[in-house]
Amino acid sequence: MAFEHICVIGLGYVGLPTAAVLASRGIRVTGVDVNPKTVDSINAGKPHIIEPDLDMVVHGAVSKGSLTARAEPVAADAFIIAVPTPFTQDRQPDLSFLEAATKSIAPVLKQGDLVVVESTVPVGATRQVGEWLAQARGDLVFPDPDAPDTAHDVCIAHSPERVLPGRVLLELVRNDRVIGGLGHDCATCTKTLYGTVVEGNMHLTTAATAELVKLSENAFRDVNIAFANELANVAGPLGIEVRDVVRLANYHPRVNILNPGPGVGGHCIAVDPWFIAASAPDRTPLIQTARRVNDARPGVIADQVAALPAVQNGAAVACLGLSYKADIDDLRESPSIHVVEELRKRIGNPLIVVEPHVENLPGSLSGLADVRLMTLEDALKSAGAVVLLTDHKAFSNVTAEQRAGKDIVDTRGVWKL
Ligand code: SAJ
Repeated sequence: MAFEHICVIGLGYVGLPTAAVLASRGIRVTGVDVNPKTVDSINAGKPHIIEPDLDMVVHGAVSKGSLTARAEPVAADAFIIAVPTPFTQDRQPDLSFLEAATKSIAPVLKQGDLVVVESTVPVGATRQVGEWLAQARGDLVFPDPDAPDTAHDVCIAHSPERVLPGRVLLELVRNDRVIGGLGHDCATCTKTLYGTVVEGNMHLTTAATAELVKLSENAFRDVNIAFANELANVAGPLGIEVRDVVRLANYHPRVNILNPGPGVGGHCIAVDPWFIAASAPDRTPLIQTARRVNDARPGVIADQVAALPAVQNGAAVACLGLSYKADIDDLRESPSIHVVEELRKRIGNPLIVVEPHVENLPGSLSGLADVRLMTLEDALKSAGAVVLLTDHKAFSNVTAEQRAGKDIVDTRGVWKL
């Protein structure tokens, strides 16, 4: 099967790089996004997100004419859905974006098309996509996961992204992929599509298995980070440097403890474990506890900062970094933001935020008299205490002289204290 025209729905951290890389291979790609600013910026050849080399690839694909962006899907040979799947306040999966994206492609679907769900979804969501499409298009036959060998007009599969923000373009090409089809031929067809860009192995399975595989990967990481964070909670009050414990324990050939930090952020690891828990609330105590351990870390860090002598004497506190991890602009679910919020609950000192990747403070911190966004240089001049929250490269260059005389909490182990 040849894919001459692909429509990518959702041009965010996953959809845009995927669209741009497919287009860079000469395939005609139409990117679709509900945000007109995103559409305009991509059509001008400028990505709206920060990711190494993405600007070059997007610019190249747009100038060649192989990538265009628009607000509505058009007829194509394949549709890749890469929209957010957040959770609700009671930690249930929110499939409203997936539903809207699915329904938006229904009118343009035709016999022989492929629909791929790349978004991370709870188990059963790819089947649900098939049901939404079947309701909208009674004239087409969709695959039946309970009878995967029966004939259908349109293929549907789940091919979850596995790319690490900050390394997206590399990992998009190099990582293995797990592809799960609703019908037997759906995974094979999807493998052909991704074969145009993916150099890693592609492992074929059912859609439900692929859904749980993806969630398991992120839950695995969350549980392991929670272990490291719990060790930090134990070591600190005992006067032991937790990073020494982790480093020395990891000399054991079968031990590999991850790094403690201010908590776990991002739209994936902090969210996806709840999708497993939502499917089996009574059978996931470990996964749920890990989430709670990681979610409690910003409060633990805020307690440490509040106890610093300089802070108790009223000094301004410089909070370095708001994004959820180094050298990216992604603030979603960021524990660094929660540390600043928790600090405000504990102390009345002026808080100075340094985040080189944003121009304005995010909603929960903006418009507050006691929280200001400053350059690193100005913050270091004004603050008596410094808490390093995100390990941006710019912060690792802060010298011992610049830190001298200040009380420090380094949540990432960047500085030799
Ligand atoms: N973190 C720690 N300690 C560590 C490692 C990470 O505290 O030892 C924190 C980070 O600072 C960050 C959070 O965890 O706040 C998550 O960061 P991350 O770099 O581990 O992962 P993400 O969320 O950027 O990307 C993950 C990846 N999943 C896995 O590594 C299993 C990526 O491959 C997925 O594609 C992505 O989620 C996703 O989109 O699902």
